[in-house]
Amino acid sequence: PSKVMDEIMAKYPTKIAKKRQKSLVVNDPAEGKEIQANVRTIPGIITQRGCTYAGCKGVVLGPTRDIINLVHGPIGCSFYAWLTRRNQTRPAEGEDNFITYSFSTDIQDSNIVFGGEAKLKDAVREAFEIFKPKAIGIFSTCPVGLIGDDVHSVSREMKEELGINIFGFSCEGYRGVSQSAGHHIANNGVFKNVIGNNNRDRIGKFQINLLGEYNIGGDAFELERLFDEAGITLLSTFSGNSTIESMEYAHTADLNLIMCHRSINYIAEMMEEKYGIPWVKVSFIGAEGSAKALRKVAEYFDDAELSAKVEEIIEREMTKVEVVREAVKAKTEGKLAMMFVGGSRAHHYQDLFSEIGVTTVSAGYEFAHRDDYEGRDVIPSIKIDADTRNIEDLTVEKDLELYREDLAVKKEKLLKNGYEFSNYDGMMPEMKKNSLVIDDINHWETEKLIEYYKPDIFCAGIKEKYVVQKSGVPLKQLHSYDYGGPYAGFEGAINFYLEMERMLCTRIWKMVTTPWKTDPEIVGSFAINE
Ligand code: CFM
Ligand code: HCA
Repeated sequence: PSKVMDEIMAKYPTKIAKKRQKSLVVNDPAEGKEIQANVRTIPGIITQRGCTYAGCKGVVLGPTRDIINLVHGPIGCSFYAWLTRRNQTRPAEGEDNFITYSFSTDIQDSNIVFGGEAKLKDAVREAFEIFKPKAIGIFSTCPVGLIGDDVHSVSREMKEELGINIFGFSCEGYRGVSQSAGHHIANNGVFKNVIGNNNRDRIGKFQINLLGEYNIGGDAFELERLFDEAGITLLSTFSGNSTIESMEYAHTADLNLIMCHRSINYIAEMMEEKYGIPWVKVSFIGAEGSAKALRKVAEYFDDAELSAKVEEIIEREMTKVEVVREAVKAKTEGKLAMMFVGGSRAHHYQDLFSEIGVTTVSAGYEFAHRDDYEGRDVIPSIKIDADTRNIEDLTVEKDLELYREDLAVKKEKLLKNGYEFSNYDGMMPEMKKNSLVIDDINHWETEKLIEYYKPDIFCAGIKEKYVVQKSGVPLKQLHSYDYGGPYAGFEGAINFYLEMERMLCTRIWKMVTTPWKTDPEIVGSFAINE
């Protein structure tokens, strides 16, 4: 891979090459290499990334069905984020579901000149009048930050006037270098304004929250099925298939599981500091990972009946998984995959691929931080630059009344037995030596790497999909799952194996001759109808 790296760099101006080089790493797990991540994209380069508003409004808050997410901004920011992420939800009869709506203040030039706060207040009142929601979240887009509308003071005023929970987010698109800043802003807002608002009594013997699972393609439904059967009470999922109420009592859980470390580790850390709830990193992507995660929960609660039930579920599900896995693996073994997605799936999906004998030759995140690549051990050595400093880090104190001393004692005991808490090893230690790891890959690099590796499948998002397919390689969207899913848990693994069998065993994309291959100039003529 060093050869292709040199070819890629040769095209860049020297200064750019010098910067970009630090984001491309030939992996060596034994050596533990450093990668540059969470820095600004170089202007002019076609990045895969999205913006801070996307990470806050779309990713973290978007999947909760009964908060009205009101976007303060021009209509495009709402329109292009409307129902594209495939975060599903299942409201009970008569329950609110606002996910199908798109709420926006639709600001105009005159609001930019004279200010948009009055329009925002009217929009909040109108939304309240029509829908009578339990809560309203207000999200700032770029122009709102530039003209200085204060969404927080409007939120306070409207909360007072309407008597429901209303909170604002300064998540202007430009506020950070990517979606990642928006995750942090959303975590802070949810922690300050929602978690802890409802101290309800226990409803189960084993109460957990699932953090960083957004129910894309129904993933959370599959996990709910497993927890339900095991007798584990899933109090709150942040935020797939969730309600605001479930988040309000999330602090009464005994354990937090983190699926997507990048987008939600902040809430996990703050909940531990304030309420004493420990967290563990899990991945339900892949059958092996799912079994491991369930066992991890059972081990935590240390209850014979729970452990037996979990083992029973794993055995039954794995029997079904194995039949499909073996059949698919016979056809897919030895194929090569590349994946460039978000801030956790580029890692998680490598497990699913390896279960059917597919090797990941190159992978990377769009916006993850060094800890997601190299492991949380490197956190103290991460340089805090101005862009990161721009995002507020909340100072959280122990809640003297609600802090769970019992859980702290439990944690101590388990730690002594080698149980691992609060850790994530990252993607690079688990990837093969000499695989190529790239942060914030761009189109030029994508094209060169496809030429070099000739992968059997490329996993990314909608912006990459058609370019990659036209180069003869099938592309699986690991964001929206195209039209598929769920891919989490055991049923999810089966779905994914079958989807990969279908995609890896077709030659259709290789037969595509794109016009520019034979005739790079598009020539046309006008036909005028008489
Ligand atoms: Fe976490 Fe996500 Fe991801 Fe993410 Fe995303 Fe997503 Fe993703 Mo798209 S929260 S980091 S900001 S797992 S929306 S559900 S698919 S880029 S890899
Ligand atoms: C986002 C959302 C996104 C985009 C996916 C894509 C998603 O980043 O704002 O580029 O195809 O998963 O919907 O990541």
